[in-house]
Amino acid sequence: MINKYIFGKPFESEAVVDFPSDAKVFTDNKAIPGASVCVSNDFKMTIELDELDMIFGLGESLGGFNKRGKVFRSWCTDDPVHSEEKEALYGAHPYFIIYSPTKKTSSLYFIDYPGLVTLDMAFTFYDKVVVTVPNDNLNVYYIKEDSLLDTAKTFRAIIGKSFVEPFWAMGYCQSRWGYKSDEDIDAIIANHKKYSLPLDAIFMDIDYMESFRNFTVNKANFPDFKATVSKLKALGVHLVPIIDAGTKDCEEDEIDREGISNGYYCKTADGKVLRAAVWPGFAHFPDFLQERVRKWFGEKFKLLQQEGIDAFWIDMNEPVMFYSEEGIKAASKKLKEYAQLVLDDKLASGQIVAWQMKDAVGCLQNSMSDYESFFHEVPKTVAGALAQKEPCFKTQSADDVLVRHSDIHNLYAFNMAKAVSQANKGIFLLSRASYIGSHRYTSIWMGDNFSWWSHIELALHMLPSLNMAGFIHTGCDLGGFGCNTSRELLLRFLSLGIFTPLMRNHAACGTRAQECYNFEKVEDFRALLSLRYRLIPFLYNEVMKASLEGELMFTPLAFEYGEDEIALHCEDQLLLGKTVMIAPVYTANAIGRNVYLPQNMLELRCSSAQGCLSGKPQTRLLEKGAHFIKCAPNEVVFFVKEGCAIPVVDAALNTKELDYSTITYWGSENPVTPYELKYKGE
Ligand code: MIG
Repeated sequence: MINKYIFGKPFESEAVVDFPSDAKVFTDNKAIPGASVCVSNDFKMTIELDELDMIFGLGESLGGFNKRGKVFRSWCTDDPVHSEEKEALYGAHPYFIIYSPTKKTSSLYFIDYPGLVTLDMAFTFYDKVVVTVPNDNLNVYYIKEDSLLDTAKTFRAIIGKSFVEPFWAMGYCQSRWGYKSDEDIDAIIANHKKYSLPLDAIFMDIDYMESFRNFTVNKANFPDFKATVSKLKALGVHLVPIIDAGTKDCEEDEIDREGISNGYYCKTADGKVLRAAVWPGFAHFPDFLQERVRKWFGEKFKLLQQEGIDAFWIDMNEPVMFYSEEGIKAASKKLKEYAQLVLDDKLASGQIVAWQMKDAVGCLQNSMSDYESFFHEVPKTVAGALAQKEPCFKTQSADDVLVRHSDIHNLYAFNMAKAVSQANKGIFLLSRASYIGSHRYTSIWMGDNFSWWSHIELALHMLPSLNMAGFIHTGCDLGGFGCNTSRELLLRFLSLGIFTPLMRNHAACGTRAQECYNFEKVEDFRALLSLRYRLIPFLYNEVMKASLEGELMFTPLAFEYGEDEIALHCEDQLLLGKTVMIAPVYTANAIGRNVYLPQNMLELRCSSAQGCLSGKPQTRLLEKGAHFIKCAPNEVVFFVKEGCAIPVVDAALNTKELDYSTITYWGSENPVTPYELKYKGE
């Protein structure tokens, strides 16, 4: 069952694209099942929970599989410190499923509002979900099916099919903020060759550009970029350059001047082009909500495609603003005032002013007043009641109206990805920020995690909630982005990464070198990466089924073994498709971990000697129940359901070399249901 509840005149976000014609639509009707709704300039929905009710969903967010007991904000945010108490990450995915284990009911709520939505998941009141929106124009979707899985699948059905990455995107990707020249790229290639480490892509972070200007390549560091790209392509390695949302404010930059003269950029209330700083210093922000701007910006990617590039990642598209002109002026005024107070000795406590001074600078980035200060030009038919009643400047088209950025913040990255994807069919695309529906245009990664043990578990937690929102091709920065990784931590990160569609090692500048070949016993890394390639036909098939047929690739055990109380509450294992279960190690110095088997399963133990590079893993049947499973950092242990088997091919150093004619099966000797390999990569 799907119901849609329209309140006021919502902005048409395009999150939902396949709403069934026979589903029910209610207008200004507050009778959403299970909820009590209050509308008066703003919107408030309260849902009473039973003691044992569980909450799944919320896409890219912190917390466990079960989100009960936390507050979340749907608001695309660049906050690189993903500590437990944070409420918002880069993606804004305001949907959740309430599951009652006693009544066996699953109810999904999707609050389709492109500005701020606060989702208090039984935090303030232990038995209440409270959703608040500071506006009364929005759509709420309510879905109820017989099971958790069916409820999630119906949601997937209305938000459309997922963007499909090229096959090579299943290969190992090496990235680091700091690669800046031919020499850097050559060194990665040479080391991967030297140690027989597979490789399919190298990501180029902002340092490949000329003064951080989009669509430029630094000539001194890449004298013949076209030759670089084609040399790598011959080796089967794709270069993936980054493009940021903000475009450098620069007289000599033709693209920027084009943007100015055609009125492609967001403007502030005085009708002037918004200036705010990101990596290149002051930058302008394309108004991706306009179709003509999407076209213009999307076409610019062809400049790099002419050099042979066929893959991009787009970043800073929340959008991040380090500071605006207004912001920096106000902050420096405040700092002067505080400093004067200190110098005049007018303070009781020195500490307080130190904090205030820090705050005055700290709150410059991603400030709400900056987001409130600029506007988008949007068709009247789309804007609904979010249109400015008294426009502060004239729109360029008479059919358009002005909409304040803060009211539609979460659609900025959505429309940037749409721009790139629609103008460049068949490319690889990875975005940082997203909204519901972005999965039709792009893959996403999980943003700037840390080299923390808990961030292996966090990535595990996000996989199913992202899958429910249509993001199948995803993964975290393996090894951790911020701070220094250790050999053991990287091995354990990679052991999860073997199973995530995006397998990318990425690190921030200034951190310890994190490429596999920088650590002792490189052969252990070789074993793990090789195992990944052996599993690619299986993984790719699962990715395609999930992307095109609306299946989930990863599900918590609760989705399949809800009758089993232990499985229902299992927070650190995942089912992968209908055959496999993974249980990665995510603690330091561990010799293994406790694993709960919700049914009889085969344990597949892969090591350099058995399975990773060639041959079969050590395999044994384990009975339903709790087990301590030993697993050294250079081993990968995973589980196949009794009676099932999965396809595996010979190891390869590149996806181009994967040979489907070498398929063998791991798992049960005589599977009850043979594995169907429906989608083969090429
Ligand atoms: O402000 O381009 O998430 O992957 O390495 C940081 C530099 C900007 C954030 C991305 C990260 C990337 C980094 N970027």
